[in-house]
Amino acid sequence: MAVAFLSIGTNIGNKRGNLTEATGLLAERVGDILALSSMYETEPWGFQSENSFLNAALILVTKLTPEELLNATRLIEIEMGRIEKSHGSYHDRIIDIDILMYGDLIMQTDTLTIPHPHMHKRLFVMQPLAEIAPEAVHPVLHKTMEEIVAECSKG
Ligand code: PH2
Ligand code: MG
Ligand code: MG
Repeated sequence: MAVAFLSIGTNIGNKRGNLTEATGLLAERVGDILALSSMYETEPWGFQSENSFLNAALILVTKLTPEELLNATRLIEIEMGRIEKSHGSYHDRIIDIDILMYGDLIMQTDTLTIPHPHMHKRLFVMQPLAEIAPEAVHPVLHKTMEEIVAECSKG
């Protein structure tokens, strides 16, 4: 069993409904949810869009390996109607589920980098995560989520 930290986000359709649906499917297929953050309305980061995001973070216990977890999250994205994965530039999306950390595992393959390589720079990821896991330590940066969110809030 491992503890997985995930980020979820949406900026089209019924956003609150999309996050709730994704959370329900993750609980069914991935494992028990230990914590779920509030939903945060955030401005699109890294691309232009009129549609603001709703972002949240969650912690689950799972029997799935990182690759199995990635496949499960991809399938949920597709089933919920996500059309294309971001390649190069970002797009509006019904749902995006990103693996942030998997226990204190550090890994890099062609398909998966854990911890998520950009998580510490993004307030829309760190704010919900720090709400539910302030004391969790980033295995590469050796800083707590609370420390990281304070740094990315500064700019
Ligand atoms: N996801 C992105 C790119 N930009 N901006 C916000 N506010 N929230 C997101 O979830 C988000 C983003 C790529 O996955
Ligand atoms: Mg993402
Ligand atoms: Mg993604």
